Amino acid sequence: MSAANKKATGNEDLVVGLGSTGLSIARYLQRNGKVATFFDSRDEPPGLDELEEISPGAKVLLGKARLTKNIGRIIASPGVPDSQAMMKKAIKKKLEVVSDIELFARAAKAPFVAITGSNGKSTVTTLLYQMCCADGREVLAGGNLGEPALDLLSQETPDLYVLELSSFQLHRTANLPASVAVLLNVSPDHLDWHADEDEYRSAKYRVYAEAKAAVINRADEVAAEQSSHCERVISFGADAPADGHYGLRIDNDETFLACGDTLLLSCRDLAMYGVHNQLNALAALAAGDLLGLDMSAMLQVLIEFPGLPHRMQFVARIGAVDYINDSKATNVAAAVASIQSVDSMLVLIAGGDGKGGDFGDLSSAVEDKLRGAVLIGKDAEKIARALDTVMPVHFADTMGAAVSMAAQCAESEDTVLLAPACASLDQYSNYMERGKSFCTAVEALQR
Ligand code: UMA
Ligand code: ADP
Repeated sequence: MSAANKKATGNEDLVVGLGSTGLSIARYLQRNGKVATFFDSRDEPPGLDELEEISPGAKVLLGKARLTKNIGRIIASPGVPDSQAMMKKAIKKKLEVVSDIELFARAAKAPFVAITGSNGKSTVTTLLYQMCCADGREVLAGGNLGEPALDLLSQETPDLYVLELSSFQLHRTANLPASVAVLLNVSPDHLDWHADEDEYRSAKYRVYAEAKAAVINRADEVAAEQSSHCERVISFGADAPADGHYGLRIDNDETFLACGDTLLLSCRDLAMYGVHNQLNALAALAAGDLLGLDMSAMLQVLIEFPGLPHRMQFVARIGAVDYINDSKATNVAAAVASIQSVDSMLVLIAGGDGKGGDFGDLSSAVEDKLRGAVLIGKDAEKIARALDTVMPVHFADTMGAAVSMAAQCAESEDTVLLAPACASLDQYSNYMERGKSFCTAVEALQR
């Protein structure tokens, strides 16, 4: 039945956003025989045809539509902020606003792990997923990682779900009884979406609120407080760990992943690059420990997993210069971590949409390390103001031009690193497209 024909009752759902989350909500509601209205602030959202297939005749509101009286609850896509006009109207009317993750948590019939953090979420979610598989568990992974959480519920119920959660999703999730909650790190991000930094941080720490067990970063005192109610808490960090906790130990000048006094794996044998990935590996081991996974199976994953595409991905070595694609470094802390994980001098390609962030930390991290920077995108000038006192700065309109300039600037044994410290959406549809355009531009140098 078309929602348009339904009598106004004030108890219907309005699904806000017709992207991948909105469509997954449509499928979920359809499976459960529920009628909803759908809204997108664009006049012609690309999800319309797919929605018609999922929920034929469903009522759709577009553009500057009014909030109709039949609506009792909002199910909001993560990309849509509370400041969006329709969301403002709903909040003013005190309607319940939930995320797809709230619906997932209410409906899931198997335990789930919730993984969040400003950086490293996708890497740790993928590592833990692979560790569970290596241990022989039936496991499904999704959430912010790619496959929307509600779509996981249409598959056969596994032993465990592993979910990557964003601050946007957590902000609208009131009840999240995770078997294990993981918060990797918190640094400023998404300040164009959240009301302020406090709201962003609160969303991140909310991951622990109803969790049974927690993985915490030892450097984060707030995480220890927020998880103190959990039955079990395991910490990870770059320092030497106490018994039962995870960290780094140095033995004969060699750094090892360790649990308490036990050396588990030399960092040389870790397939991923950089200290930030050693921390990601430790967090995944801590979560796997809480789940009772076999240690040798987990270590084998760490030996083999090379990292996800667009994260410190080696692209080519041309004329004694390495080219590395870290397009997923979409905030300042991520870019700093990737810059610090390269030993040689660097030419940095950065820029894009800075999401209201501050680039001040970038200059202190890169001093003495950068040969120069080539800046692209909307916030290029803003980054230049932070960097041009510490190094030569150039501007480029396209990725092709940026890579050519970086190649000219680089000296023998340098690295050209794409670590934008910004979202890609001002110039690309996503960070993957940006990473691919970097790889294509590097390939063109070889011709
Ligand atoms: N929309 C509006 N009004 C707005 C903004 C958006 O109507 O003001 C509409 C858009 O027109 C569009 C829809 O909302 O039709 C898009 O929704 P969305 O932006 O929530 O995107 P989805 O396609 O649903 O993808 C989301 C996540 N995107 C964001 O959080 C921005 C995806 O994470 C996630 O993979 C997917 O759900 C499945 O869970 C991406 C992401 O960039 C990877 N995440 C951020 C990050 O990792 O930094 C948090
Ligand atoms: P997320 O899903 O949180 O964006 P990813 O695993 O996709 O995280 O990694 C994104 C980028 O963040 C990487 O390319 C790297 O630059 C940086 N990064 C990854 N792990 C960490 C970490 N533990 N600490 C700081 N930066 C990190």
